[in-house]
Amino acid sequence: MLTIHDEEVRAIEERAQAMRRDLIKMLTHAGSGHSAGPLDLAEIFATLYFHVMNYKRTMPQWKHRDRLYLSCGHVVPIQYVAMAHAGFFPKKELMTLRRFGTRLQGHPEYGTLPGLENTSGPLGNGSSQACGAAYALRMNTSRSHVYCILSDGELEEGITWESALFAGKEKLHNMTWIVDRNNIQIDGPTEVIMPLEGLRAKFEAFNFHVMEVDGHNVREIVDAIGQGHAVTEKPTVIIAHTIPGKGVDFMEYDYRWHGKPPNTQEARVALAQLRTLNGKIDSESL
Ligand SMILES: Cc1ncc(C[n+]2csc(CCOP(=O)(O)OP(=O)(O)O)c2C)c(N)n1
Ligand SMILES: [Mg+2]
Repeated sequence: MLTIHDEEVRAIEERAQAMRRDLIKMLTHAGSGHSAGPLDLAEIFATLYFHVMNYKRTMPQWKHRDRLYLSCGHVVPIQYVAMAHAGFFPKKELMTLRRFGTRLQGHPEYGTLPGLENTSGPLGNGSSQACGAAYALRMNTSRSHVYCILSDGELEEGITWESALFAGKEKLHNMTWIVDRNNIQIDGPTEVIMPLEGLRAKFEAFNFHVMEVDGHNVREIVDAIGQGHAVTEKPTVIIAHTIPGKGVDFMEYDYRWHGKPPNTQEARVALAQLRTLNGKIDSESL
């Protein structure tokens, strides 16, 4: 059973906000990259890395670790930030995002950075990779859990539903998908480009155990993941309702921030808004 105390919730909220600040700095420094999705996934990544997942940062290949598969590879900057905060590599390396030859490319590449489980970028593929891992781990009677982060836009990829067919058929109860339901994709709102609703009923029809949470509410995320662990006959999907660009008012709900970084002036405004929870402004320079 997964539980969490109020102080731990507070610490993860603070962590998520600090992660957003680092994200803004690295995107601005890189001069390219995605803002909206990574900002809205801060609580989810902070909760996974700082409360839920079992791993050893000094032994990234530890056999009994939980696995995190990132399917929507373009949001990887927030995963890099979470990993740096968790001690997988020095925080100063975050500023090498998207530089030629570095370990922090714009989309994750397996084998370059210890702790990354998969290569992604072509949308949809991570869900099938996660299914393969969950299937293999179960064959080995492993107790490790597989998490997969998907975006809502990538649910338009056929491969996602092929993976879902397989997961439902094989009753992969050792796997939890978390869908970033932020309602935007690259060039507009999902419900205009390619409607996904009723999403819950679709996943239920594929034999998933479905839950919906506020993706910025740490306690709801933890409770849903814990409930998913207790399900024995189905894979779990958590539809996490999020606000794209969360925390920066001129980015929130605006799909045009899908794949654009802030410039220096915009970053200053963003950092002033992304205060610590007790109201302090981050004085670190860009
Ligand atoms: C197979 C494939 N088709 C197209 C793209 C280009 N692409 C990258 S992100 C994206 C938008 C997908 O929507 P979503 O992931 O929900 O965007 P976000 O919420 O992060 O803004 C697209 C079309 C891709 N990476 N892979
Ligand atoms: Mg989206």
